Amino acid sequence: MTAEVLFDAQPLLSRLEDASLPLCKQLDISFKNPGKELKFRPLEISDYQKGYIELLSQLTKVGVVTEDAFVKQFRAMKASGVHYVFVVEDMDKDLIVGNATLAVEYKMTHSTCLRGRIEDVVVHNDYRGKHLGVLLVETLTILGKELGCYKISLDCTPDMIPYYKKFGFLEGPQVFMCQRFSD
Ligand code: 16G
Repeated sequence: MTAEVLFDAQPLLSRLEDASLPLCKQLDISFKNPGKELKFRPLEISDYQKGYIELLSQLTKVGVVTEDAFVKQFRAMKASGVHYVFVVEDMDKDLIVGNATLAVEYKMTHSTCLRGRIEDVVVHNDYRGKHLGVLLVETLTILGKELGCYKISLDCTPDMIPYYKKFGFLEGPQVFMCQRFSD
């Protein structure tokens, strides 16, 4: 049985050349070769069973996510066509060990444009030091550029600023403001 995927990654990833991913190249890691027993791929509906929610809980509060709720949200993301959620799976353990999302927004400004956001970057605590964060962030950033985004942004805590600067992110003249309506 083939797994239900969020989107078809092949035509997207085939647009990326090694030369456009300098940090990955330097670290000898790529979406084709993410590491021993590891696979870089789009989110699949069966990832709920592979520790996906537990992984996200290492980034932030996830609350209660039943499988039904996961499937409903997966289908909504799929229908939107603008959520590129990539994961890294440990094929040996059937475990999702890395995640990042490129979300693309359509705007009327800049002669009608696309704007990207990198969201929910998380690498499993037991898989640190394998450069999976670099793989996810650099690949999704360059993918956003290839898709035609005029800019890509992300939110992060102040301690993560030096990390994201490595990929070319800068603290802009604008600040991030936020109003929370629920926890
Ligand atoms: C980080 C994430 C952001 C996520 C937030 C969760 C990156 C680059 N940034 O800022 O995407 O939404 O954490 O915080 O991955 P919250 O659950 O408190 O909103």
